[in-house]
Amino acid sequence: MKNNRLIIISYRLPFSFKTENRTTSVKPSAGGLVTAVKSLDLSGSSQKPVWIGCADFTQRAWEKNRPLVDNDDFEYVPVFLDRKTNQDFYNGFANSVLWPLFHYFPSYVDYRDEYLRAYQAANQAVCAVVSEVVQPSDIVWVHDYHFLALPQLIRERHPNATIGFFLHIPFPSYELLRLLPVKCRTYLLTGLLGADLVGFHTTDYTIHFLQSVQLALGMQHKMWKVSYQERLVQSNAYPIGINYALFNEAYGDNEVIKERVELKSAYKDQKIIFSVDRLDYTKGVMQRLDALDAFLQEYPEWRGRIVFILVVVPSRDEIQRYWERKQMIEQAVGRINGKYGTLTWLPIMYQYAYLAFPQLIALYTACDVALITPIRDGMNLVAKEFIATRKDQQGVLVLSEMTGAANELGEALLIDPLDEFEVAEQLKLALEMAPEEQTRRMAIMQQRLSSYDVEKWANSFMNDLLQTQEILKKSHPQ
Ligand code: GDG
Repeated sequence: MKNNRLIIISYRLPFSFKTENRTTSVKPSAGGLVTAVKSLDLSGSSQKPVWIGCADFTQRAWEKNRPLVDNDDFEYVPVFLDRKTNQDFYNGFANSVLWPLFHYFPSYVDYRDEYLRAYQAANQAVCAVVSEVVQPSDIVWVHDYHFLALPQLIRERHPNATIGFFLHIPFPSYELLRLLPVKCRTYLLTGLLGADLVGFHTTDYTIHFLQSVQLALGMQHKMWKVSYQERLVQSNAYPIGINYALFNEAYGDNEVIKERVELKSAYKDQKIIFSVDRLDYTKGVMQRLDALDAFLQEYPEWRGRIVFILVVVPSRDEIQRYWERKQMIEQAVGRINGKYGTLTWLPIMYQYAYLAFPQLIALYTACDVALITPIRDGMNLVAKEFIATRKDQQGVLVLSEMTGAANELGEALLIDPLDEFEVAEQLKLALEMAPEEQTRRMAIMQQRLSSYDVEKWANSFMNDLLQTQEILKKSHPQ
């Protein structure tokens, strides 16, 4: 990869600008993809990689503030979409059609032709920017459900480009995909087939993709490959990893230690249960609260002896389903605290805000149980980060079997997130687990996560992508 420049394309750039008291600063963006891509070690590459994403600032603000990010590891190229297109593309098609559908919430899908048109326009606008930047030896790596159509758009303009695509969310069974109009699903699937390599978190998602291509487009697949427009499109599973060393070493940071000591002393009479997620119905926060209610009901001996620190991070709050969910969560927190709380104890400490990194690590490392219960999740990095931070090899992970991460974390207590009594029972087991057993499970999971970290993930994707080009050269010598 040393001679090839990398071009990353994702909806978000890894930062936004914040102006306070007439001073502008750079604010890092939250979310799994940003965390993963920023963790890549690109020091071997001779050219600065390029990151293309949609701007959440104006062209004027960019011209003014650009020097603030000039020394970053990436060269950034923002794409400016007009307000209405961005609204219908991002809040509309991406997050009110694809996101709920791909996470098996078909009743939340709000399909509209105008949303599809905005999605097409946005993918074309990004393609135009890619075309201005791309050089023949570049490797183009497109990320996520916002740009399913982009590989084929780039391919039409640059037939010999090297294009990889990675989906960070589940790829659903064809029965879900076929709920979309024929023209729409055909557009999305052929869009993906413009790539040389299409990657997913798990083998299940890969199989769903290949079956959809077969059933919707009538194209057979063989050995994880599909032949499309005289090219071979490879697909495979690449379960995303984390920057293991970063999280593991953070345990000993001075600021983290200070925050951890404060937390432990604030809750010295309680065991700490912790969760953190973006505000999203797929993360199962309401079901988690029902499970906590069931736990306090079924096992009253634990009342007063636990605290559940529930952190919800603001996300997509312009979409009705999201702000509605915030209200529902806050009502449930109030109801449970009212039901079980006393004048000296509350079961839930709730925060609706983004945590600074040291605070996040302090919570990962101070808690006794991480309670991670998504209804569906492509992977779930929080589960992996929690394991990586526990240098003390203590703490128990209670994890939904509906996450991609559950495939790699079989030593966690795996639960069905919709069964509140099962979650309650496993939570009790977690709180009562002997320290030696906690260490045994932690050690196995840590070994696994440290040997396949985010760098390995990116490198194995990149190697396979470059391999597709080698195969192509051999079959079409110039
Ligand atoms: C998508 C897929 C897939 C969160 N809150 C705070 C914070 N975070 C960081 C976490 C973690 C990331 O954001 C969240 O990652 P997840 O994987 O849990 O979830 P999504 O945002 O939905 O990510 C997901 C992922 O892409 C990668 O492919 O795993 O399935 O949905 O890194 O640490 N970081 C800080 N404060 C917070 O309050 N500092």
